[in-house]
Amino acid sequence: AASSMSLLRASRLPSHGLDPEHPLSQEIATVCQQHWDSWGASTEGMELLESDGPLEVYRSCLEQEGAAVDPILARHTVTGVSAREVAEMFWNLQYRLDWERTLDSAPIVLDTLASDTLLLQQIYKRLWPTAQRDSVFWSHIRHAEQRTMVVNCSTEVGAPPLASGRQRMQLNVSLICETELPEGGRLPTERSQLRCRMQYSARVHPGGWAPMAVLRQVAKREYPRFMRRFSGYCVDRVKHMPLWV
Ligand code: 6CM
Repeated sequence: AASSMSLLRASRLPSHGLDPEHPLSQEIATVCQQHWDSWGASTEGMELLESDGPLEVYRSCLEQEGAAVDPILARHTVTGVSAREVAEMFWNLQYRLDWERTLDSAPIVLDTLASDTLLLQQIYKRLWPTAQRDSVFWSHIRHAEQRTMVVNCSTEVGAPPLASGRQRMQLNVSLICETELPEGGRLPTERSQLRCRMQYSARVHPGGWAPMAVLRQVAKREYPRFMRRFSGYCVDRVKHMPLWV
């Protein structure tokens, strides 16, 4: 019985990931559940930063100890890609520098916690007139039924010390994607029959001092830009790839 139990556990690893004894295991489970349950969250009372067809980007102004941590919530729907494909391109580092423009260098893999969970360090472009930022976060992907989610969330577990002159941003980000199948729920044969609904949410604390007005201005410009660039990239990248629903 013992050996069949361990076999069962081993065979579950690729989708359930982390060893339950790992110090990050509980935190990842809790944070991911919160994001998973936020699908369809209300944007009431939030400021609409951008609205362009199916693309909507909202922000609420929130300050914590004098720093702007304005939560962002964005929605978009794109044709020709599945939830799995979009989430994979957000999570898998092989695609990161193709769409991510805020980075100064390629992400550093500090640890592979499981086949679906990485511990990463990212170093960002310096935003004048503030210090350069980095971030250390676990990045987890999970799939259930029509939905795939990626969560990127800062942690101190396994984080290297801060390089001098740098500050560390704290982020809590998720991208939840849902595949919209054609009428009747049949599996599509062509990409034109497939749509992906996306919900992106971000809460970023700048870490050290940064002028609020500059941050807010950059956020207002960069989040809509990210949503367009990233979703456009996904649609384009999968065009000649076999469908993965
Ligand atoms: O979620 C996004 N990217 C993920 C993978 O990199 C990850 C990163 C989140 C960091 C979000 C905060 C960026 C703020 C950087 C300010 C300094 C750079 C300014 C350079 C201007 C070109 O979850 C997409 C993040 C989209 C941010 C707009």
